[in-house]
Amino acid sequence: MGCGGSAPAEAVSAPASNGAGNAIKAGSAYESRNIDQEMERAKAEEEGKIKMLLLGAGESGKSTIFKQMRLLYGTERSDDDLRMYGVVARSNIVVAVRKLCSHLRNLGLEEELDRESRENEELEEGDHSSMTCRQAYDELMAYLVDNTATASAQDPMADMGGKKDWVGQSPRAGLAANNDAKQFLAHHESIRILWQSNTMKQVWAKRSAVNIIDSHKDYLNDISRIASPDYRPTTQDVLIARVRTTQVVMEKYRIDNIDFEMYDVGGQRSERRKWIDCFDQVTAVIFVAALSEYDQTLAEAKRTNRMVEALELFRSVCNNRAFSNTSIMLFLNKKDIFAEKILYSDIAAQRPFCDYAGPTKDFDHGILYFIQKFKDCLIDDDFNDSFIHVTCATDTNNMEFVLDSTRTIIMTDVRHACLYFLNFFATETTILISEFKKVWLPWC
Ligand SMILES: Nc1nc2c(ncn2[C@@H]2O[C@H](COP(=O)(O)OP(=O)(O)OP(=O)(O)O)[C@@H](O)[C@H]2O)c(=O)[nH]1
Ligand SMILES: [Mg+2]
Repeated sequence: MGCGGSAPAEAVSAPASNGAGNAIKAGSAYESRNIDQEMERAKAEEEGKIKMLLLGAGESGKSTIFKQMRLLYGTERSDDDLRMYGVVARSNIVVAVRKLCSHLRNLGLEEELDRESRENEELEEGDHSSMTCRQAYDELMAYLVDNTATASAQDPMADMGGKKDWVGQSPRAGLAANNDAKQFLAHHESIRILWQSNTMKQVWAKRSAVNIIDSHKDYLNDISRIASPDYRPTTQDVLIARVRTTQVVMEKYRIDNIDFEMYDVGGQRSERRKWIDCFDQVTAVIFVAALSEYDQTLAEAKRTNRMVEALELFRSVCNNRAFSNTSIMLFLNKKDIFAEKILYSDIAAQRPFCDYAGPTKDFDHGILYFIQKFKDCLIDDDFNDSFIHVTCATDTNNMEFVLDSTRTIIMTDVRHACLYFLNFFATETTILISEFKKVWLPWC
């Protein structure tokens, strides 16, 4: 199957084997019947299992939904896991700061930063703990962006008052992330000061051009906590941590006596050739697209609009023969960021969406417009609104509701598929799955 990866969230026992001590006697009819029965049972188990695939472009939120599944139905994370996410969180901050500082310079806002620093000093406002926002910026540019610093950075441990850092280093996070996490500890005070400046607020408002992960604002608002030696990532920190998926990962769950296999794949273009490895016997596909990315371009192809890419990908998934008998759910994700972004970034101002005729700054009209765009990708009209959810993958309450109703739809769909085939053989007409879909309530 080509699945790499993570430890299963819940240990689901493999079909019982004959056991090491039970050597099978050749020619024994009894043993042979046992094996047959065992194989039948394993086959029935395999057939009863629900296989769900998360598909979508990079950064749409697939792995975040995968994490929510574990949170809702799986086991708790180990300390080792949390340490890895601690390193990832710190390195995510450094990645964001590099982009923000470079963007500040490209936007020609350095003078603005100078002026803000002078004004703060004159008015005795701002954060006077150690440096001005301009000094903080210069330090970050020298150490994190341009690498022009000659003096070595302050020892990160000196700041911790001799206390051991709980997160420390995590080999699982990789070398680059560990190095960035170290940089974070050395420069967290400058990051905090620069982040609080008004100039940085202007840069943040123009972040679409440099693909910054919006949810990392929560990290930036909480620098001191994350820099503390006692820092232990919270559930929310884990949810917003960004690690690009580079292999197919599968986790198993047993929910209400039904076995689920959930697959997460990498969504960036270079990762998609691996998808085919898990296209066999899929019960349901959850296609994830980020609503908020209508004004952004791909990380891997700077000229391609992310929403256009998601629509094309959705079209090819829906019309793929491998999924002709598969339920496809559409999760229009990142509704929280969409709600915020719609207030200052006009949909119609984006070239691919210049046909948007609804009012500006209008969440509902914006969402209905994009739903229609996704529906337009389908060859036939066999896609009911109940299969579309507008989601916020970082919100556990929202995901609990969405994943629960998705599970119900899939399970009912499976039952009806069985019913259909039973009745087909009895030459009776029964409800078609496509018809059945139509009775579900609209999306929420
Ligand atoms: N605010 C907000 N952030 C989200 C939401 N969904 C995902 N994110 C964040 O977006 C970033 C990317 O999400 P991932 O789940 O890693 O995206 P992915 O689809 O797995 O990306 P690939 O692995 O590259 O395919 C993460 O930092 C998430 O925390 C959402 O609904 N709201
Ligand atoms: Mg991922």
